Amino acid sequence: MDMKSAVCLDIGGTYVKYSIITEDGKIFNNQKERTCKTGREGLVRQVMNIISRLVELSKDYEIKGIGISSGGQVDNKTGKIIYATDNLPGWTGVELGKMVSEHFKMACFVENDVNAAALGELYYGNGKGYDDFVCLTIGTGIGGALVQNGKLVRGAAGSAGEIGHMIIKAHGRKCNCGNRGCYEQYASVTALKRDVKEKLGKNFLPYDVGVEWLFERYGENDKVKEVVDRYIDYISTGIVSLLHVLNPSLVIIGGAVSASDILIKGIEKSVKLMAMPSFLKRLKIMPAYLDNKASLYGVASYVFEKV
Ligand code: BMX
Ligand code: ZN
Repeated sequence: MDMKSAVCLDIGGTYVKYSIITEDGKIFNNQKERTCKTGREGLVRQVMNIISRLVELSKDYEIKGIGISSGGQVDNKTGKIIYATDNLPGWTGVELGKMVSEHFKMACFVENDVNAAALGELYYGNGKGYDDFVCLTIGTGIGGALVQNGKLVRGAAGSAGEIGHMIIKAHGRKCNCGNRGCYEQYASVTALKRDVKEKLGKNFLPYDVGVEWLFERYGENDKVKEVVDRYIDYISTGIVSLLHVLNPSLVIIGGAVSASDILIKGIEKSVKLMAMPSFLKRLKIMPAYLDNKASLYGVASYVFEKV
C-alpha cells in the first residue's frame, strides 16, 4: 500500500505509451495505443482517459504524481506545450500540466519526450556516469536532448534540442514544422519508409512489419543495401554536425531502429569517416538502454525527485 508510484505517459507522433512506475524502478501495466490525431480535443480526451484508468489501477499504491512526456517544445515549469509540429495536430498552446493537475488533484510534470528520455538514460540507463551527452530518438520524427555538466540544456525559451529540425539540406524536402530540408525529413523512420516506397516499390515493406525487417535483409538485396546505406549516411550527417558543435563523449540513439546492429555499426563507421579526429577521441555511440521506456522512466524520475 505504501509503495510510492508515478502515473507515466509518453505522447509520441504514432503511439501514446503509458505505465505505472514505482519508486524502486518497477514498471507495471506498460501499454500503448495509437495517438489520436484528430486534433486537440481528441488527444486531450485520450490522455485524460488513460490517466483515469491508470489512477484506478494504482489504488494499491501511493501515487506521488503524474509525469507526461510529449513531442513538441514544452515549458516544463508550467506544463504548457509551447509549440508542436503537425505530428501532434492542435497540440500547440495546450496547458497540459494545469489541465491534468486540476482535474486529478495531483502534481503533474510535463517534459519534451526526448528530454525525458535523456533523463531516463542519465538516471537509470546508458547515460549513467556521463556528464556530456546527446540523445536522439529516431521515430515518427527525430527528437533530441542535450545534456551538459549533468544537466539538460534548455535554451532561452526552453526549446533547445529540437535536432529533428536542424536543416541538413537547403531547399530540401518540406517539413511539417513549415521549413524545408529538416533532418527528420531524411533520417526519421517516416522518411525511411517513404524512401523504401520510392526506391523499392509501394508494397515492398509488408504492412505488418517495422523497418527493422529491412535491416535484416541488408546483406541479401543490393537495392535494400543502397537505401539503407543512404539512410545511415543521413543519420550520420546530423550526428557529425552535433559532434562538431557540442563535442560530447556519448551519443545515445533511441527508437525501435536502435536495436539493429547493422544500423548502429553503419552509423559508427560513417561518423568516423566524416568527423574530425579530435571529436572521435572520447566518443561512444550506444543504443538507448531503456529502449522505448526511457521517456517513461524520465518523467517518473521527475515525479519522485520533485514532489
Ligand atoms: C518532432 C517534434 C519533437 C519531438 C520529435 C520526436 C513535435 C510534435 N514533435 O521533431 O518535439 O521530440 O518529433 O517525436 O513538435 P516522435 O513523435 O518521433 O516520438
Ligand atoms: Zn522541420
